[in-house]
Amino acid sequence: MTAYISIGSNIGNKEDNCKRSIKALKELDKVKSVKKSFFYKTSPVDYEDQDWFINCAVEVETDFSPNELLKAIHSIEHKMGRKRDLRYGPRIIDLDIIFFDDHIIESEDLIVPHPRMHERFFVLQPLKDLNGNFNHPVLKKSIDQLIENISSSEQEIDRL
Ligand code: PH2
Ligand code: MG
Ligand code: MG
Repeated sequence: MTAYISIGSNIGNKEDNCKRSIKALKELDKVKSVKKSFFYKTSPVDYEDQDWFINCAVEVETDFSPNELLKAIHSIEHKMGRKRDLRYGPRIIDLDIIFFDDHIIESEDLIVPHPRMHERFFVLQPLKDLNGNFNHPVLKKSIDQLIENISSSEQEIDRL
């Protein structure tokens, strides 16, 4: 299966935190390959009174089920020192499953595709680096088309 994971950090050495989380993903036995996007410096959205973020995304080939992947991601976040934190607030590392193949999942712990991804330029641009043709299974639009539909003007993102 191919999964897309969005990665973000806005505490400490943000770029290094993102890189360490990618290394940890590569070390998982049921993760077969990891391709990474460019890295971006992005302005905070939803809760704006916090430091800027580094964001990127990865495409992983995996034998994990969606729930196993979620558990593995939570374990990486925990090992990297993530605390229970404010919703949308500052975090040392955040790994969000955006897509899991073309699966549509709406369980209590996991909603895929990620419900706010299509409004977030800091999620869409790294996904475009990986695969602009990927089709959103609910909205039935490609990443490239979703980017055309949002006004990027208020969301600053700069490639590192
Ligand atoms: N994550 C959030 C809330 N706001 N803003 C940016 N720029 N990047 C993020 O990763 C981010 C955010 C909650 O997870
Ligand atoms: Mg998030
Ligand atoms: Mg998260």
